[in-house]
Amino acid sequence: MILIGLGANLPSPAGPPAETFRAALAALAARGVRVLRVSRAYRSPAWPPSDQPDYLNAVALVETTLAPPELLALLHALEREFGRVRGEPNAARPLDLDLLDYHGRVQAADPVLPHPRMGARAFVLLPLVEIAPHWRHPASGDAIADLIARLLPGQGTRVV
Ligand code: PH2
Ligand code: MG
Ligand code: MG
Repeated sequence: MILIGLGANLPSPAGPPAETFRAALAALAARGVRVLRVSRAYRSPAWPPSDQPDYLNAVALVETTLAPPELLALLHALEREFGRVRGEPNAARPLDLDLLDYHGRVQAADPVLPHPRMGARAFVLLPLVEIAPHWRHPASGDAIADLIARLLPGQGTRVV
């Protein structure tokens, strides 16, 4: 399965984060990426803690014949179309599209798979378990339920 993480904590030309997610998923579909399932949206404080606005996050299960580098290039192009300007790491952004998992591939570059920090992030794992309850971390083999049970408390992730 191919999994994409959506995140936003600033408005985009499409509107507030929830509208941005709808428009970004439609834009993915318009470019030939089949969107099979989408989680509910979750709100959480920015991590690491800062004075940024809260994030909205969701996870989508998609299907595409694009290889990981092409898919990532498409995700980056969409981020730019929705107003993202790359700056500091962890800067507030109108749209973040992360390639979380590509058919269980484990690789160190071009791009790094699975997404390096996904196994410890409530704002990735809680939406993900909704749409892929049997998912296992491709590198560690851990079941998603075990990763969720081990999450550090205090990430404050809740369904909107
Ligand atoms: N993304 C980041 C940094 N921090 N915090 C939350 N709550 N949600 C995110 O998607 C997020 C973040 C960098 O991609
Ligand atoms: Mg990103
Ligand atoms: Mg991210």
